[in-house]
Amino acid sequence: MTQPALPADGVYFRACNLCEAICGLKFTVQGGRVTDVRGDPDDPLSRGHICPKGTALPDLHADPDRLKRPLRRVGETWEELAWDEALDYVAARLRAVRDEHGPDAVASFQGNPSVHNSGTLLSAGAFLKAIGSRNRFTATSTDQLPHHFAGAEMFGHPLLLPIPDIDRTDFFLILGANPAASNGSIMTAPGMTGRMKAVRERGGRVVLLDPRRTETAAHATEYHAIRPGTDALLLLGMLNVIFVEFLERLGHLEAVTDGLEALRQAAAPYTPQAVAPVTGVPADVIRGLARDFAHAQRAVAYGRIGLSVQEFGGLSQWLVNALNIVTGHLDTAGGAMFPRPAFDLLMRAKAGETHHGRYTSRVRGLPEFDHELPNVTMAEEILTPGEGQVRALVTIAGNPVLSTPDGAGLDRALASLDFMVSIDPYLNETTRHAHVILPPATGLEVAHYDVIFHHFAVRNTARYSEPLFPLGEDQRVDHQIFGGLTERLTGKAGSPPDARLELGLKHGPYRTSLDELRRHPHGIDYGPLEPCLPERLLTANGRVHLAPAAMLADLPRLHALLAAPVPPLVLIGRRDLRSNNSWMHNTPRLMRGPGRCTLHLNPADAHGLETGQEVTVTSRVGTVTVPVEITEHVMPGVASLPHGFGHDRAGVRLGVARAHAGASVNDLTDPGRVDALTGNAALNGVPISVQAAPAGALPAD
Ligand SMILES: Nc1nc2c(c(=O)[nH]1)N[C@H]1C(S)=C(S)[C@@H](COP(=O)(O)OP(=O)(O)OC[C@H]3O[C@@H](n4cnc5c(=O)[nH]c(N)nc54)[C@H](O)[C@@H]3O)O[C@H]1N2
Ligand SMILES: Nc1nc2c(c(=O)[nH]1)N[C@H]1C(S)=C(S)[C@@H](COP(=O)(O)OP(=O)(O)OC[C@H]3O[C@@H](n4cnc5c(=O)[nH]c(N)nc54)[C@H](O)[C@@H]3O)O[C@H]1N2
Ligand code: SF4
Ligand SMILES: [Mo]
Repeated sequence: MTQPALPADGVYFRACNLCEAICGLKFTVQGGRVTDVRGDPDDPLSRGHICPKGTALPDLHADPDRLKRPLRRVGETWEELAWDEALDYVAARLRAVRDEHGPDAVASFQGNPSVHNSGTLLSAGAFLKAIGSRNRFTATSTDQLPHHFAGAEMFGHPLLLPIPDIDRTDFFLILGANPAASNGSIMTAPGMTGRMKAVRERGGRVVLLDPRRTETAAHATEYHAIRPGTDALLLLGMLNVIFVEFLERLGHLEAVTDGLEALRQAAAPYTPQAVAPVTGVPADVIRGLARDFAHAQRAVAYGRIGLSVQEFGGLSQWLVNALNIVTGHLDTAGGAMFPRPAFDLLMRAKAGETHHGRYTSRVRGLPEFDHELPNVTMAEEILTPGEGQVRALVTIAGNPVLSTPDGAGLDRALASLDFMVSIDPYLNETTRHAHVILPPATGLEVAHYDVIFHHFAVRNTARYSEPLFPLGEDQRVDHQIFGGLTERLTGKAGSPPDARLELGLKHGPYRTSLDELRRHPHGIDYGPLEPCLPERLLTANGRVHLAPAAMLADLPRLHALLAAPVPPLVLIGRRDLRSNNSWMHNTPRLMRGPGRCTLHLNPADAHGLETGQEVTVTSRVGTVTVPVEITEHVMPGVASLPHGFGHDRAGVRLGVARAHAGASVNDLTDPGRVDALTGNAALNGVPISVQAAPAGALPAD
């Protein structure tokens, strides 16, 4: 392999694509190495913010475990292949399965980094279309699917997600998000702790509802513990107060909103007294929050993954939007608003389209959403014989063995596939099952424009990043890989990502171009969010739907929760500032310090267990062994374990991660627990029991 040329000494600017904050960063290069990384103070969105992961970008680039050439599995070992040979082989194997068993026999799973990488995002679609399978899975159904469901039902499109106008609000109500650790999600707002401080400094309130007193609680003006999975009841309780006390005001949306009466009726049974015992939030707190939120001039409710990955995800996200609407806080400054990105994926969207329920999964009959099926069904679709059984799998930037419920079960199912290919730069817990791994160039080596996250940003800006490091002769970028496969399957490669970007930017709201973005390496500022309703709505009648029929029909399921028995102990997740789902545990500088894969347990649930002791945690699905930390920060009856660990599986080529292996929380989560409305996995609220581990117990594989 010839060594790639090195970047010349100097200062370079590019955005970090690791998380949704898309911070602008400043890289100093000396002698072909990055010698300094810091936040770019001139980025109009991130204004100098950086987190420890951004600092670790050069480590990812230099990671000796990162793959650069295709690998084919031969028994227990791997051999390198030339790119053309690898692409020929993969296309032939996929075609053979498709020809013999039909397109649905070839499934795909697209993981989180594929939306953080414009090359992948803009070129994987044509390849998946060429396969033509209904068995398309993504990380969305273990994440934000309920947001899209609510967006489609209420505003007419899955991407019409109202975003907190954090910089102008005086009342920020947060449910089930921990931006101090996650850096914000479905709210691209780099430097969230500073933005929350600014709310406090202008006399505003930051209110947090979470089963755990999180890092974000330290930046809030008040915190209330809430029992997992009960947010929809709490929100109905708030709406009940608003209607009973005649506090509703729709403002400029009054003339374009349907369903106010139906929502009023829906909320009628849920008085604060009725929901308080189940939610664990006192009735007077619910009443006070409802009144203050309704009276506040500028307020916004924001619910994130804690509300999505539970059994009532769809209802919860609906009710967060509904609360903003009935208090006049949608589409107004300081409320929840719709961004206007320079490359606007909604430009060509048609009003009145159907986005879900057009077909269902073969085995369990769970609904499709936006041409995806719920990923909780993957293992059963692989293991259940019959017409349409999945026999081949393509994974793209995903690690479902660690990221989806009953990962251990999926792990076993993957071993039974006729063929599997992974487009991924690492040999990890999932890709070890592949017959071929095709590793794309990534990170500092690729050009990037954030197609997705500008749609969710708290300010309208645009930024294009040039590659910092040149490619090695035998490396390939994603569109070369996807284009190469598509061409072999269809005879046509599809247009390169930059051509699509150029077109989108040219026809977008600011009529810009890649050249103009290149001339502004810190990004271009298009200003704060602006009201845009009803023009931006994509519902068939052009109106906001406050009480969609699908949501109302799901209410009886929620109602049953009022009388349901409460499990003695349930499990929720946890994120740490230095983590990024499953794939950044191979970076020494992020793994320093005490182990993070620990079970947090309230003293009331400790029953003699002590911090540091190994415990076995058991659910319906499996058992893991981890150290316990006894802490008041998690409420009684709730335990918390981070996701993304469990790196000690055989054959994983992640030297540093294996030394901090931990156990996978998704060996406990249950694919049988779903939000029946949306098909999203209910990762949180899993009933568990905890015992002292027998002496000498090893972490579960
Ligand atoms: N219990 C529990 N489970 C969860 C969650 C939780 O809170 N609790 N969170 C869920 C959420 S929100 C998400 S988004 C998912 C994430 O789950 P996934 O999307 O399945 O997995 P990641 O851990 O993000 O793994 C990303 C994979 O992409 C690869 N990769 C990195 N960069 C690139 C690139 O540029 N190109 C390509 N082709 N590959 C790349 C990495 O090597 C890795 O294999 O996990 C979900 N699982
Ligand atoms: N450092 C770091 N940053 C990340 C990631 C990472 O792995 N590490 N992952 C990225 C990804 S893919 C995503 S999707 C985002 C997610 O971003 P966030 O949504 O901010 O993610 P979390 O930190 O998991 O916060 C969810 C909170 O919900 C709480 N919770 C759990 N169950 C319930 C419930 O039933 N009700 C309520 N009200 N709260 C509940 C949890 O205790 C937790 O504090 O983060 C992104 N950023
Ligand atoms: S907050 Fe997110 S985008 Fe910003 S530096 Fe950290 S990982 Fe990168
Ligand atoms: Mo996510």
